[in-house]
Amino acid sequence: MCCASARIKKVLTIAGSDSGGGAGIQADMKTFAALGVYGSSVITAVTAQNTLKVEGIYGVSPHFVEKQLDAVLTDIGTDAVKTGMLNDANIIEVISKKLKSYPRLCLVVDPVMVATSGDRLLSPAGECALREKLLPHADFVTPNIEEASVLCGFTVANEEDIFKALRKIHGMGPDFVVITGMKKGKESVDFCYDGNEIRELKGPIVQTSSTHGTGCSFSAALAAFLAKGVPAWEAVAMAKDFIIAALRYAYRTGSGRGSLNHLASFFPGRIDDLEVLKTRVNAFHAWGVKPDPGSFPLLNVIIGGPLCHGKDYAELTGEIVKAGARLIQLREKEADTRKLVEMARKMREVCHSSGALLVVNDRVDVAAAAGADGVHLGQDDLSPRMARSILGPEKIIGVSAGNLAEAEAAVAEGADYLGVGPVYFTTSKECDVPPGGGSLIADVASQVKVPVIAIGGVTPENALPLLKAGAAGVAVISAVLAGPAPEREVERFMEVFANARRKQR
Ligand code: TZP
Ligand code: MG
Repeated sequence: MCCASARIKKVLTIAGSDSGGGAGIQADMKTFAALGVYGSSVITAVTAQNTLKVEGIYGVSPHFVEKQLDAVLTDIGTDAVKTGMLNDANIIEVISKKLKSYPRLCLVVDPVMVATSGDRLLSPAGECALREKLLPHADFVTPNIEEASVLCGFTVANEEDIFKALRKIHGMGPDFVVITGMKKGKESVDFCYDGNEIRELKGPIVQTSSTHGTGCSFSAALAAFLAKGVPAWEAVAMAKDFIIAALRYAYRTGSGRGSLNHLASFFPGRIDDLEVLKTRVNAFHAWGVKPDPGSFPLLNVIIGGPLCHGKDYAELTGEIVKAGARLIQLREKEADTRKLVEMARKMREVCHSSGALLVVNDRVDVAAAAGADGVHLGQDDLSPRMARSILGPEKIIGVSAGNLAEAEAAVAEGADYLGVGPVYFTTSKECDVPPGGGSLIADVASQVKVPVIAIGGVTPENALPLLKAGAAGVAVISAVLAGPAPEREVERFMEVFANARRKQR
């Protein structure tokens, strides 16, 4: 297995250690792990702190910071760097010099300067070095209100001050400024400026006292999404969603300010919580490549039910994929779950040995357990978004749609393909709408970007107008399974497809 290790993006944090585990290096590494990037760390200072206070700071020498940087950059490398507590002007000097040799690295600077207690964490010389030596190289800088005040040299107290501060900080060199932590009514607002426009990023205020490490984790999440190639504005929004989910399930760890729950998207095990769901989907963003059914048009054969005449489904699948079907759907409403998983596993093996794909009808659990390529959902099944949060980004999610509104809603929720019908009269399923024919396909296919598979009463004789109307393929039950020789029927569809391809050229 290659996969994850070959693709994983890397982020380096340069920051201080928090013995309490809630902020600094510890928060950054948890964030990286939660968001599916590989984290490395260069420690600038060791702090003795807990949820109540910082008891002491033991600085690492600039020379040893440089040694750590070299160790990471000359071997492991990184796609993005985030800086946190830098502790010392000389350390900032070392980092700034070093990063000049890596001009393509994305740099997120969290200008850690003021503790929640109000104590300054950086000397005036350090503040000056941060402003003059680091910010000119930064892609992003993420001060909170207090840090924005220190950077700008005036108190940022209201929105007007924030707008002034955004422009002033942008003038110090970074491409993108995010001032975090403003409260407006019931919302928490981050103000963002990319040199062109200022946008307010709004979210709910989460009622919790466990907010230690929020700034570190936000900038770490931002660096993680940027490393994955997420565009700037989207990455900021995703980082905010991550923090909201982490605050929602925060821990009360000591008697003071507790810590975020960086693994909120996994730990509570809930799939009906939108913030958690968004974070889970974002965590896997851009991880993988979905399985590809190959060339279009494709034949999707649905196996299961009485038309299979008690035949072994895996054997039947073998005959059908060898004859040219690219996508098999297991649609068995009667079998026990364990039998279904067993059946799906065998069918998946057979499909994969011919380069075809297997999706499971309705049952996201069975698809996951059998390692199928995806799931096919009806309008009353689990929503595509929830199915995605369970199956991850590398699986295919198909959705049945009877009209344009259903089709558009399914695509908005992340459907990879649509089964649209019934297009013709069918006895294989009770349908409460009349057949929509080629015009239903044309309606949907002209409006959505994903492949549209026409379904319902399709035969080799009536398939061509559907392809002409924009169908990327057809899905069938009876046309292939009702007769004595399924493979022969598949071949007849293949002839129709070959003709359609020829005519297209
Ligand atoms: N969904 C809409 S029509 C249909 C389904 C599952 C049945 C298609 O079966 P047939 O035998 O190809 O008409
Ligand atoms: Mg269903």
